[in-house]
Amino acid sequence: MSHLETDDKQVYDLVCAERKRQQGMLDLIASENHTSRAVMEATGSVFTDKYAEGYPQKRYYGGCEVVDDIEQLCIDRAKALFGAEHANVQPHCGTSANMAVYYACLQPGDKILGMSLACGGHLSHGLSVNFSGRYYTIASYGVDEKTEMIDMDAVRRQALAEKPKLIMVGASAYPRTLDFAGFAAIARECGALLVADIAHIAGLVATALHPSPVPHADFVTTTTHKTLRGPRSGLILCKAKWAREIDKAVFPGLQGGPLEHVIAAKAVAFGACAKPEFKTYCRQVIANAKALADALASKGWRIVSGGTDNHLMLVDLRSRDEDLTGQDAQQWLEAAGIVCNKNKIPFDPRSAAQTSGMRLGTPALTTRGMTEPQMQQLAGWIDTILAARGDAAVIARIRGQVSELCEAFPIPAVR
Ligand code: DSN
Repeated sequence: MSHLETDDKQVYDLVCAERKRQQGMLDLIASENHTSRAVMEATGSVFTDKYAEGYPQKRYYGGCEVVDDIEQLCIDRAKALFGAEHANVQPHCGTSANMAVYYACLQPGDKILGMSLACGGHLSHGLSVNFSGRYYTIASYGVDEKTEMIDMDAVRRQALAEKPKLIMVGASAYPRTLDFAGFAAIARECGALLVADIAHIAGLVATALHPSPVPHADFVTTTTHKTLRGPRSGLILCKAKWAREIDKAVFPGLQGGPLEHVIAAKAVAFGACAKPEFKTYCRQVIANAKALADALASKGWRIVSGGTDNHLMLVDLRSRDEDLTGQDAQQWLEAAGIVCNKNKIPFDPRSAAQTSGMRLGTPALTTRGMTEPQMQQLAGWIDTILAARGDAAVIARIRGQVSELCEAFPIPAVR
C-alpha cells in the first residue's frame, strides 16, 4: 500500500492498525471471516471507478463492456454454486437483499412471519425499529422453551392462524439445522411466499454441509462475507419467474450504481467456494464449532439447545455464574485478545445491551488454519477468564498465550 502511505498517512496508519488488531486477536464473531488476498485485490481494483446502472447488456452508461463481463461472470458463478435459476449480485448487503425481496413481492402493510430477534432472527425480519417492522405487519415465531429449537408444528399452527403473505426462514444466532423443506410445506399450505435468508450458513449450503433452500424457497438471500468468505456484500437467488421483479426492485427500485469492484470480488469468492478445498474448510468450521461447544460444555457452560450443527453456538453464561452478563464476558475476553459478541439467549430476561449469553463462531479461526486442539485451548482460556471474573493478572497471562497462538496462525492479509 505504498501509494496510500505516501498520499494519506493518516488512513494508511489506521489500515495498518486494523490489520495488526486482526492479526493479534482471535475472532470468534460468528458473522465475520478473513478474506483472501485475491478477494481484497478485486475489491481494490479499477472497477470502483465505473458507473454501471442497469444490468449486463442493458446499461444506462457507455463503456460498460468489461463490467458486463465481470457482472455476468459473478451471476453465472453464483447460479452454478447454489444451483439457482436466477441471481442478482448487486445488493450491497444482506439487509438490502431482504429489502429488495419485500419490495418485489409485498405491498406496505402485508404480513411477514419471521423469526424473532430475541430467539435468533435478524433485524430485517421484522424488528419494530427496522424498516421491515415499520412498513410491514409482523408476526414472529421463536423457539420451543424446552428444546430451544424451532418447533415446526408451532410454526405451522401460527402460519395457518396468521395467514402471512411471506414467511422468512433464517437466523443470525441459531445453532441448529433449518428445515427448509418443512418451511416450504407450511408456506404452500397457507399460501405464503417463502424467503430463506442464509446469510450465516451460505458457505455450508454451497458445500452441501447444510440442506439447501434453493429447491424449496421462492427467494434466497445472503450476505457474502460470512461463511462464504467473500467481500462485505449481498446476493439474491430466486426462481426464474421472479427474476424480472427482483431485478427491478434492486435497480431502479432501491439502488443506483452497482459496486462493480465488490461484484468482481464476489466473483472471486464464488470461484473459490466451488473448489474442493472450500468444502474441506467448511467441514472444519463445523468440526471446530462442535469441538469448542463440547469443550465448554465439559467445563459446565450450558450450550443453548445442547450443542451446534453449524458454525456457531450460544453460551448461557448463567449456567456457571448467575451474575455474569454477556457484556462482562465480551469485555473481559476482548482484553485477553478473544473477540466475540454478547448475545441474547432465547427467553433472556436481560436486555440486548447486557444479555445472559455470548455467541461464538469458528469461520474466522478456521480460515487461519486452526483445528480441534486450538479449540480445546481456547475453551480453557475462556473458562479461566470468566471464572476469574476478569481478574487483570489472569487476563494478562492469557493475553500472552493468545498472542503466541495468533503468531502461529497468521491471517491471510499478513501471510
Ligand atoms: N449482524 C449480523 C450478525 O452479526 O449476525 C447479521 O447480519
